[in-house]
Amino acid sequence: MAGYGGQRVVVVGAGRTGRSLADFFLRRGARVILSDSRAAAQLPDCASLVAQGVVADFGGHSPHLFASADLVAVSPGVTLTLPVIEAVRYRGVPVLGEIEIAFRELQAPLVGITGTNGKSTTTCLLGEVFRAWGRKTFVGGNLGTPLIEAVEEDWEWLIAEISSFQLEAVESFRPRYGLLLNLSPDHLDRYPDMDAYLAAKQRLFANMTESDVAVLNGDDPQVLSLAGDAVCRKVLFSSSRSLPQGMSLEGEHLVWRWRGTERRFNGAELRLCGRHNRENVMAAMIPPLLEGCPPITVWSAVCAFGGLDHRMVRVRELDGVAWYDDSKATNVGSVVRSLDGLAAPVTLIAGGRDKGGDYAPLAKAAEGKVAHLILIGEAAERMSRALAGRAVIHRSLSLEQAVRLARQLTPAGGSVLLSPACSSFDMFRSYGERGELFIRQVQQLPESAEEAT
Ligand code: UMA
Ligand code: ADP
Repeated sequence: MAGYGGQRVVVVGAGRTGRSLADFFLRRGARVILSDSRAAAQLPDCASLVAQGVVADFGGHSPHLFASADLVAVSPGVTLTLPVIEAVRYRGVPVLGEIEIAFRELQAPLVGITGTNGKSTTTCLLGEVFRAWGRKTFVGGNLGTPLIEAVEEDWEWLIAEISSFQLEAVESFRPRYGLLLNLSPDHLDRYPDMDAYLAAKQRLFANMTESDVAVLNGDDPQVLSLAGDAVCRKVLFSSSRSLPQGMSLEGEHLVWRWRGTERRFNGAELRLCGRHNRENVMAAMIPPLLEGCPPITVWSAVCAFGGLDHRMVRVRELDGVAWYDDSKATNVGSVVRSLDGLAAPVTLIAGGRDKGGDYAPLAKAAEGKVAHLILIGEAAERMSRALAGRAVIHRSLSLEQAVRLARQLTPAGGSVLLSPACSSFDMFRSYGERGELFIRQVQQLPESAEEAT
């Protein structure tokens, strides 16, 4: 446990993480400066911290406050290339991310889940299993509850979703189990290129030793190559081939082979749908099985899990058309997987804030599957160019308009899928707000096509 008494700590970013960090340092006796580019009027949630003595540096990051810092603690949404941060690093002042600060305080073994897609689902699955096993388990991280909030209680297990942003500023962070689910282009609005994104993900393994285990997607060459140099043990899962050791999807069955034993689990019993979710389930089963959790407990818990909101949720069946909310699909890779699970014809509602990725894989996946593509938001122009000729392309000024148009365009037997491949921040506060609006609009659609026109 680190001592912070009397230290000057600058916490950068006053969102969910920054506020929890400020609270943590305050209770440890540090002199806390909370710095945010947004003006005080936009940060009402910080009032109680300021009342407790936190110095507010709002409306920009003041170089003189950073200049006297003993430690700078960064929120994940803050890039380390920010000039005030580069300046303090240059002077040798420690700049640490929230998960590093939290890790130094925590005693319980940690399962860290990263990858481009499936992190939240897998994190929750793991949480369900460890809790079903009767272990006092913290579940959080990028999922929503910052890891730093785990420090005030004693836990038996820590299950943390870990983003590439969070991994950028770690030094000693060391999960007992590090899960790398898959890799495809994402966050290219933050990283100069794919290599930089991969390098951040790779830091998951940096401090893992022979007594730790990397759980890896055996079908993803980039995952395997990224973990190639890691010294920890490696256990694979695969949805495309039988593994002599590890977890494989064989027909409908999930098959666990370990040290000469074999156990088969009937995938038809799972509530989660789709091959990508089979992959998430396989990854989530490995740590508890290796820890000695009874297989029946593991399996019952994963089977009971019905999935998270805004991930391929069937909202409604209306006049023979199935409507799906997949608002959390904020990159191309996740939309490709979602389309994979649907039959033609699909009306796809996509777009939002462009994250700088390549839409070519989406164009390929849309071919012959997506009949109509309805584009919203800032990315519409780029997406429309990338997908020209693959589907009939429409533009809508709002999500409401897109839903009404989808209703008119989609024949019985087809489906409408909101799966944006983009972040929501151009039109909404979050993917959750975007998904909720979609659900409301779909639920309000009148019963028959005649009424709608
Ligand atoms: N800010 C600055 N200066 C900057 C940039 C941002 O002051 O240069 C300020 C903003 O004005 C804002 C604050 O920083 O007030 C926001 O901080 P943040 O972006 O780190 O957001 P938090 O509210 O702390 O939420 C973060 C994660 N957000 C990001 O990584 C962008 C949340 O993940 C996470 O749930 C939460 O910590 C708890 O761990 C969200 C996310 O979108 C869901 N994550 C990405 C993803 O999943 O793809 C990685
Ligand atoms: P994350 O936390 O990594 O964003 P989620 O579990 O929230 O992952 O799922 C986000 C989106 O990615 C959903 O739209 C879902 O359909 C898709 N998805 C989930 N798991 C996978 C996976 N293993 N591979 C590819 N796509 C996935």
